[in-house]
Amino acid sequence: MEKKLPPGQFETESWPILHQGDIYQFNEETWNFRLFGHVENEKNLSFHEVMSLPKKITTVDMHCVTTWSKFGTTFEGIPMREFVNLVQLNNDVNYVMLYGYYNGDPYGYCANLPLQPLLGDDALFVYRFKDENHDWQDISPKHGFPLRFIPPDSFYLWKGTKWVTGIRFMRDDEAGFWEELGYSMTANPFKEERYR
Ligand SMILES: Nc1nc2c(c(=O)[nH]1)N[C@H]1C(S)=C(S)[C@@H](COP(=O)(O)O)O[C@H]1N2
Ligand SMILES: [Mo]
Repeated sequence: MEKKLPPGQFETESWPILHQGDIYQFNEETWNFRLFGHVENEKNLSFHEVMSLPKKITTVDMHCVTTWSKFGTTFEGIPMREFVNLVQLNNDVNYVMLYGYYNGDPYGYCANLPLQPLLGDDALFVYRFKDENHDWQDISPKHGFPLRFIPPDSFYLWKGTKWVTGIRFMRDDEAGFWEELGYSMTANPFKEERYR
């Protein structure tokens, strides 16, 4: 596969760990995944219901705004479009906010993204990946167990919410956790959109 290093990035073989706050401890009893916002029918899915959705395997490059890029990690997960298929979107939904745990608050972290670029096979909510020996490993608690988002490589990795808890469907773009603090709304590594 051809390697494309975005400007200002360097390649790493390791998979660094980056987040704010505590590492979420999974509890299947209390875990749930919420589909809400501009939809006709809000949904609350149990872990079992989420894991029963169709799965895909994809290999993607990860680009962190702190300048490391990790090429070609293979993930298995549930495509964003499978969640979109469960709701009836109101007219003019063009953005999503992806929520995740931050210090015990299930909606404390969030990242905004345009919906259209997330409808392919390279936008998965992942639960396992292939390690350097090509063996499947569960995503570790530090990397977002039981479920985290991995964005297409046209977005910096902060858009990849770990310990995900839901998707809010939005008409207009809104700033998420890092975007509020001055990071880019669009976050394309190839255009080096780090800040706004
Ligand atoms: N819930 C949550 N998700 C998060 C973060 C966070 O602080 N909390 N940090 C983001 C940032 S800035 C990055 S670079 C990636 C890092 O993912 P990794 O630790 O698996 O490499 O997770 C993103 N997802
Ligand atoms: Mo990051």
